[in-house]
Amino acid sequence: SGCNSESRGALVVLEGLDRSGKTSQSSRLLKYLEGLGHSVELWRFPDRSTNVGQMISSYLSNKSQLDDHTIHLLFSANRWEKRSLMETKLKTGTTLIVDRYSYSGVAFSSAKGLGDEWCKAPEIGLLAPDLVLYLDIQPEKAAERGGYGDEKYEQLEFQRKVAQCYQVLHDASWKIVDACQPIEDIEKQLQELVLECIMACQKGKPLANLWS
Ligand code: FDM
Repeated sequence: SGCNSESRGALVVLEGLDRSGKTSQSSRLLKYLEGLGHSVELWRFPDRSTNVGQMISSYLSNKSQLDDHTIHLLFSANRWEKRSLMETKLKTGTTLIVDRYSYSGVAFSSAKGLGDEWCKAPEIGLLAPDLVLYLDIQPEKAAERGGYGDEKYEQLEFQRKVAQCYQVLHDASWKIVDACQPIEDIEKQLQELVLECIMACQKGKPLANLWS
């Protein structure tokens, strides 16, 4: 089936505003790929299970205050603490579906006014995704979906700024998917894009580092 143990897995990232559907589409992708017999795992950032992740979680739920630069570096550290495991998984043939990554890191912090280049710097050397699936939705539409909780960034005005900041981050690895389509249509498009990407990785597409 082409799933031999010699070939590496793909690093697939889902990005988008809150309520764009990333989380439900990530789990649909996981089930789909598992069903095809692929070795695949679903990851998410922030990974709240680590010590750093708990500091982030407490900040997001307004239980602690941190300077904008400090929280930015914690989000980055939270990816760095998973980097070597990520590389091992990929090299041993496991595909990773990752719900948010460095692009969230840069978009959310630059939306607060931190400089783009400063925000990108601590991400240099993390693994570069093979594919970034951006679930595109207007902030107003996302807000209408409801379910904004009490977390720090879940406010329309801020999400508008984040949407603008995401726009300057697009590169060749990005595919923009209209997140206002029916769920099943989005699901189909994501499946095709991911299979294509997994195939390219199996055929020897090299792993790279950010930002490339
Ligand atoms: N977020 C997420 C950041 O600000 N920087 C990051 O590096 C990452 C990964 O944290 F509002 C923000 C985005 C979101 C919040 O994410 C928590 P989830 O997906 O709701 O857990």
